[in-house]
Amino acid sequence: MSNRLPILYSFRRCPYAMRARMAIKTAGISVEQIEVSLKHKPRDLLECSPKGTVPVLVTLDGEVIEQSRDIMSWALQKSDPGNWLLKENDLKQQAMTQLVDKCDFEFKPFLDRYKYFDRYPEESQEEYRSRAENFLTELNTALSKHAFLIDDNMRFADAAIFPFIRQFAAVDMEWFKQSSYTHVQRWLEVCVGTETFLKIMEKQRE
Ligand SMILES: N[C@@H](CCC(=O)N[C@@H](CS)C(=O)NCC(=O)O)C(=O)O
Repeated sequence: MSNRLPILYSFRRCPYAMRARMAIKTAGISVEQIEVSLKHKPRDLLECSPKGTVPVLVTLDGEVIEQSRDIMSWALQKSDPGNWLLKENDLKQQAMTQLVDKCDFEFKPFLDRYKYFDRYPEESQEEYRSRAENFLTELNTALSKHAFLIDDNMRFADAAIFPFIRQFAAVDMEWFKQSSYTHVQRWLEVCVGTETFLKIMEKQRE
């Protein structure tokens, strides 16, 4: 019998990798995690995924999954004990997809500009933050209605989004804490305090 495991190429501070690892952990799937340096990407990684971003998962069948959301879905299709995929609810699934799309394609570019404002001198850091805040406002409204983004339980959307809000908060924690996004603050604290998140972060220090 083979002892091989799927391989996950990861990078410890990467929010995309965190969301993938959250789903893999919650599904109870064991993987061989290879921590990569983004400056010196291993040849194995570039051979199977020339685009050179992480996370990348190589399954036991040799399938290469190159997008963090697809890795989450792959893991949760195998086992979804907390019903993160909301399989029986098409409407909520659509809401999740829309929210994660907004995170990845609208919020994330402004998060990068807010965090690395010196690389984007066209606008001020405050301007980038205020554009990113559109997404926080939307999350705050959703979180004023239920404990998590879609309902009262952690779902795919929460796990996919909170690592980015964590990164946003960390740019200027003082500002974030005094901001009016009180529901987002509470939700973020809950997400980073989950056993799943604590476990994946703990593992990184091994
Ligand atoms: N759309 C990809 C984005 C992944 C991504 O951009 N990862 C960053 C690290 S957080 C990366 O690998 N960047 C490549 C580099 O910096 O060379 C996904 O969802 O997995």
